[in-house]
Amino acid sequence: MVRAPDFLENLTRIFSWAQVAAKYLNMKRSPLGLQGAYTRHLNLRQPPTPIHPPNPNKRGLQDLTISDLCYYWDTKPPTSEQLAFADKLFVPSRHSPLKLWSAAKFRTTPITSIEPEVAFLGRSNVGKSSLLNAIMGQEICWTSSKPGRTREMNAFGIGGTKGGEHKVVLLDMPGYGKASRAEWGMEIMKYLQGRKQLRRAFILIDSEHGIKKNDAEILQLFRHYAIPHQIILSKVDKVLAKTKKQVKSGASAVSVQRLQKMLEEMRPQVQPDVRVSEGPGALGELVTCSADISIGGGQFLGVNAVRWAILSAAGIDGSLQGGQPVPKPPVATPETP
Ligand SMILES: Nc1nc2c(ncn2[C@@H]2O[C@H](COP(=O)(O)OP(=O)(O)O)[C@@H](O)[C@H]2O)c(=O)[nH]1
Ligand SMILES: [Mg+2]
Repeated sequence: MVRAPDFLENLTRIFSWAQVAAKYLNMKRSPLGLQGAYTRHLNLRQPPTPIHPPNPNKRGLQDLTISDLCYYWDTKPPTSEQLAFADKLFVPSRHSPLKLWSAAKFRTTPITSIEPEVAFLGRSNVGKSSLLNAIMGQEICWTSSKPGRTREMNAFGIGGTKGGEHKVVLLDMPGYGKASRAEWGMEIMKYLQGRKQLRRAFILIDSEHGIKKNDAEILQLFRHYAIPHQIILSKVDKVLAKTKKQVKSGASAVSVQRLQKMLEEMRPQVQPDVRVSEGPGALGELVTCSADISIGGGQFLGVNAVRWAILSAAGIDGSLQGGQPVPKPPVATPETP
């Protein structure tokens, strides 16, 4: 009779033999033959060689700086502390972001709210809703590849606490151009001109296509009615590289230079000479971003600069006062003799 330990030993041998046989058969079937398969087997133990070795002429997207992606001529570029402050304020929590209201007509917008508002405008499909999702760190706005799907003004509160008011309210607006309707334009203009809570309107321009005729007309309207506005260039991934795969492997110095040149050329279009223009132009800063390119840590390319621009517009500056108004020093009363 076979003793139990011997039985186990045999069983192990049989199984290891079967494994070796299977491996041998695989080697024979391998197009590389026995020798090649053996080498491949050894290679599996080596660290895998990268399929795409890092390109020395490219920089990782997470290494692109504010001055690579943006152009500030009237304002100071945010410091890394200010960018970190902005990112922190937008971290999702139980009370932020919060969908506050939707309104198809200006007269149905809530009038009693006191929080500062910023509105996102642009042609249909320019990437407004996608950018707002990237800013808020949550898929809260409806995005679509079909134009004209956002039909109402949708308001989202940021930085709120339980029972407390929000620090800033972001508005996703219906787009203009393809599949838009004249009545939406009327309501949006009423909002832009009449809304006391509005601090700044952000106009998105598709960086692949630049300023189109209807963008230029909108910019002219903003100047005419002196509505504070700023330009954001969306879909910058398309300027940095031809395909998504290429842009994910980094940005070349040439593509960054191309972007900078484009921003410089756009400056007189968004801020024409005051002597010839019909009113005040856009704020002197151009920020670019991509809601399609994640750079790790839940961040999207250039979105931190957009967050900072929102907070600056709302007067939340990240100083020691935590965005609250700086208390005025007591007024010295003249001493009576
Ligand atoms: N390549 C690229 N595509 C984007 C980006 N942002 C949005 N899109 C695409 O553009 C289309 C329209 O986006 P959406 O946010 O709905 O635009 P909206 O109409 O302006 O709100 C969708 O198919 C998005 O996936 C971006 O940064 N890069
Ligand atoms: Mg939309």
